[in-house]
Amino acid sequence: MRRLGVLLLLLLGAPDCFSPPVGPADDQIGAPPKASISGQVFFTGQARGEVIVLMYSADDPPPPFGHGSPRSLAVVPRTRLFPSDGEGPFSAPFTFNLVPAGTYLLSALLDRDECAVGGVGGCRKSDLIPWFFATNEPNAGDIPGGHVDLDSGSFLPITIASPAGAVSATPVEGVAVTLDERLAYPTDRPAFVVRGYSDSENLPTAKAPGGMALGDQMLALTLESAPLFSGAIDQRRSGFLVRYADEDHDGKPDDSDANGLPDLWPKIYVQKLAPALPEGLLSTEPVLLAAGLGPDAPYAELAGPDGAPDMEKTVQVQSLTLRVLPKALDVSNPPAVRPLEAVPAGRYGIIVQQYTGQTWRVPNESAPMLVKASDLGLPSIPGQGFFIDKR
Ligand SMILES: [Ca+2]
Ligand SMILES: [Ca+2]
Ligand SMILES: [Ca+2]
Repeated sequence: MRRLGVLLLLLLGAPDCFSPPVGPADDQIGAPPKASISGQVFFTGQARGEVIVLMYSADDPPPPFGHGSPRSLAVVPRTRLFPSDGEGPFSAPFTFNLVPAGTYLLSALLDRDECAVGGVGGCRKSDLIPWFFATNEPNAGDIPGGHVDLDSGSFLPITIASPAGAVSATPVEGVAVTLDERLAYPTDRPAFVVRGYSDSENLPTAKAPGGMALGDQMLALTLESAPLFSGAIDQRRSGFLVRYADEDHDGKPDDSDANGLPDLWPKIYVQKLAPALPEGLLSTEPVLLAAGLGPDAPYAELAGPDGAPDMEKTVQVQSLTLRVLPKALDVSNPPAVRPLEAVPAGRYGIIVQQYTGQTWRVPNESAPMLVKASDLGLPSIPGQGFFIDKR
């Protein structure tokens, strides 16, 4: 499933998410030549929903290959892609206009509309809203895709060429974007709350709500899977999918943090937040705290019949214990992560990334404090404003 990549992850170095992804701008004098990328979306299967095609710079690819955010998106409405019942095959056109000369990757998502195929009793419609962390990723049943090599699953780059001296660039036509129903996401995003934390009453008036204090000792936090279903946020089928991590593909569990414990999915990051309140709760800085799962993670359940690690096994659990150490890392240059002498004072949020690429983070836009302050239109959900506070 990961081979097709996953979408819209706004992880390390994510931009301020109050700002929508930057789309192609109007022509300007002196701007690079521009042209269109166009093609067809192809799908065969029973699912229905609108398809979102996302354009990334090849220099800044989406997860799992990088941490890029989309440069632009195109939406193919459900009624256009699916004019009839049955399994298809179906196809419909898409176009990105005014794309600057350069090399791009296209990923795609069928944002499933269960109600369109006779779903009853709380069926979920297409629900992805690209502008918010809390709504900008696929959930259960959504289907990934892209302009990919169908054998390897790798993205195929698309280049808008601009011959030397030319004032215009050459359009690229006939790009095939395919979606594969067999790769549908098995669960919702790993939405969670931290046990024992409440930010429902302590809303900011003159002062901000407090976080959970980090002192000189390790902090052990219980992350509890929290099915969320309120307003535009629908993560009713959440849960943590736990399995061994094998990023170097050697068939054995990794130990990238050299702590003697095999690394597991989900990956959990505790990242510094920008200082300003409340909008800084959504912006991150390149500082992480040393954090991870401990020996009480479900290792026993991930063993095969012979007791050895079963690399193919995935178990779903409802809670995980996250250990946060009073040690900070400068991650501004990812190839050379550098320990800091002291933990910088400020607020830190938690990002959980599942092996499917789906993430959840607190704080997010449903934090009561943000909802009250900024009227983003998302529901206020107690616990979603959690942060760790280092004084
Ligand atoms: Ca969806
Ligand atoms: Ca490995
Ligand atoms: Ca480890």
